[in-house]
Amino acid sequence: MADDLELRFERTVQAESRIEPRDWMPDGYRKTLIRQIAQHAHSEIIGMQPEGNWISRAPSLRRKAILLAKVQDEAGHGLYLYSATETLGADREDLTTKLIEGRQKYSSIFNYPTLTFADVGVIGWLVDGAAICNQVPLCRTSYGPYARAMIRICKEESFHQRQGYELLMTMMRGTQQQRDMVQDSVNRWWWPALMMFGPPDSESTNTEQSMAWRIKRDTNDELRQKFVNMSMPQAEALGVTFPDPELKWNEERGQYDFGSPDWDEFWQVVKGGGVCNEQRIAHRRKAHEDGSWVREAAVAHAQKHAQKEGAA
Ligand code: BYC
Repeated sequence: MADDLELRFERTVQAESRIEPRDWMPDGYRKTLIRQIAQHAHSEIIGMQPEGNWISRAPSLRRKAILLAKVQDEAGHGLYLYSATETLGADREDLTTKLIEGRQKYSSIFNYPTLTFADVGVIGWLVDGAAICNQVPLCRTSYGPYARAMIRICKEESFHQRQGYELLMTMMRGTQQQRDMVQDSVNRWWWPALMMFGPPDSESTNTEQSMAWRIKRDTNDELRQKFVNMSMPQAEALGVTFPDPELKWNEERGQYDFGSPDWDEFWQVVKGGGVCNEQRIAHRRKAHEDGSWVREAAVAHAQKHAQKEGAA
């Protein structure tokens, strides 16, 4: 019986069909999905903070409206993803507790500070750009609810990337001071953006199994290379450079060669030692505590209705 279930699972995955919540799945598959989707959801929610930092200081009403809408989209992405974990039997309250107690990860990228308004544009261009590169293949991930959430998320991320690029184009047509701000921001975000794809394949503990289960469709290094190839022409069109002396076209490979990110810095940030880790978690914890009255009111409301229905 167990063999039959496992065989059916393997066949479904190999046939590029989707595993659905009601289907049998190996424990490791369920655990891996909850880990990855929860981290993804946490990243969307924590990711609201760096850009949220600029909403009250956006330079025009138009920029403020755009930024507000983008940050709201990230909240929506977090909610779809938490819902996807619930289809696997996870409890959202438990995931939030794990995040604010530092027991579950979120993307390293959100532990860097947003120092100028150019960072809003560069996050849209490079951070959302890296996210798209990583997430478009996840629309074909083997778990149905995750794949379907990704389709909508990717559509919204494309807008996010374009708004960032459009903001940077506007700044590059402005004063020398604005152009310098953009270049400075690109210099600070380039390497952290490359780190978003995760450690090199040789150090990636989860890739092999996640690829076999078709949760991941490409390895970390494959996606990083794709992102570099995609970003170079965009940087040239914009008139900025990336802070990597090893970055150059390799005719033979038909790809760009590029340098290695500082992996010590990456692990330090992942383990909680980045510039903003403490601040991000403290802010999230406070928001969760401040919202406790909403949760209590919702429970009280549900109980009142249940009692009324019971009485009727
Ligand atoms: N940061 O075996 P590996 C967004 C961890 S938000 C922190 O390669 P895996 C946006 C990894 O978890 C987009 N930790 O892992 C929002 C693992 O530790 P555990 C976020 C990282 O899972 C707002 C260990 O390192 N996107 O777009 O096979 C505004 C070994 O790594 C990172 C997603 O979450 C990292 N960068 O591959 C703007 C996409 N990298 O768990 C934009 C979905 C690795 O074993 N996630 N680690 O303790 C994925 O595609 C994969 O989980 C990753 C990592 C490619 C990120």
